[in-house]
Amino acid sequence: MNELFNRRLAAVTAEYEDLVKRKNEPVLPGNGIFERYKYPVLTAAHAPVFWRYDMSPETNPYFMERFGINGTFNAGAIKWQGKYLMVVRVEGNDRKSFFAIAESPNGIDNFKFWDYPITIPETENPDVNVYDMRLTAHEDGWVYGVFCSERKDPDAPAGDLSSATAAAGIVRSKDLKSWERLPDLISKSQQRNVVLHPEFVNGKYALYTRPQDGFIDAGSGGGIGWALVDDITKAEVKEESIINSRYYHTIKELKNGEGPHPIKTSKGWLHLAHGVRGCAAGLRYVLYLYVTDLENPGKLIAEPAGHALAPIGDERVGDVSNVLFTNGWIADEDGTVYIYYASCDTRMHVAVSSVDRLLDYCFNTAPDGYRSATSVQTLNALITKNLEIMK
Ligand code: M1P
Repeated sequence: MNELFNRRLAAVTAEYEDLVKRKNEPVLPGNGIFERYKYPVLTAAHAPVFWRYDMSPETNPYFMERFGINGTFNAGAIKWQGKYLMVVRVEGNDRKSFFAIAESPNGIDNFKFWDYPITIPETENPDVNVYDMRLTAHEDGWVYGVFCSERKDPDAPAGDLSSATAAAGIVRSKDLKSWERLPDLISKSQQRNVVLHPEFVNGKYALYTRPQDGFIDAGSGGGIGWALVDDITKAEVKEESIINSRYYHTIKELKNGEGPHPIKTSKGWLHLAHGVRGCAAGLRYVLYLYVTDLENPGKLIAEPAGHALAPIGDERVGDVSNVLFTNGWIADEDGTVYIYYASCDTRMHVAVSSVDRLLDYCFNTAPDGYRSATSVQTLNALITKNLEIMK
């Protein structure tokens, strides 16, 4: 009998069981727009023990980790057969990401991974890294996953082992277990943060895009794009218009990207996105909302100034600090919205709101006036109104 093995197995298993059974609690009173939750909904420690350890005392007498998990983040989300599912970007200690599904009965806690990660078929030009899948249950009957496929830049000079290219990989499934790989999106530019709109538009598939000059820099890519595609099995961006622009001295001056696909509401398509600016600490990623026209999802009709969610407290620290990123949310039948967001390319959180509250936020929060003076005007109007009420 190997006492060390047994002791460690029991301790590691108990730690895992405690974690996946832990109840989550809202952090109140919050800001009225949404409620954050106390505990991250997924961390590297949520990876099943049987992923991380060889559970045989013969081949693993010290009960040591054989497959290290570095992070669980940037998850797509979908409600599926009454359960709340995230398709999580799981990153191993080897820096490679892959996708795995975690399931919860209520959307806020008790997320557990399915036994196996998703096996994504490769194309003739294999992906080196895959990440950040956006899920879309399309009206054509398939569930699509659009993700970033990263490969070494074939034009990188000798000795440059960092330059990469980003393209949109596309898979689809009917059961979320077996996935069909379609050809990567053809586009003149590199693409990341590509999202499939859930409905046909003028009889075509519609994509939110993010044209970018290089792997990191959006460069001349003006923001979140919109493109119609004839055939999703040979998807090609022929024409692309920018529907949500980057702008000087805003939270999205450097880059932005669509989050999950927008939610259809009576007042328009409700969008969640990330914006990036540079500062002395590096890049700062925050989340913001905007609304586009119901009939013309490419037409912006409301956008509050600034961020809705920015990293706070423990969310600020991780592998890539000062980052919130989102590519998944679930709108329930009763209008509750579960916003799944990652902090610092490390872990997943949830914030809960409702369609009504998020629309109220979008339509009744002042837009950016782009100058300090306009911000003061907005604040003065609120103060004057409130002082009158408080008399
Ligand atoms: O590290 C922060 C994020 O950086 C990228 O996002 P973007 O393309 O907008 O710069 C992505 O690699 C994303 O996965 C990552 O979270």
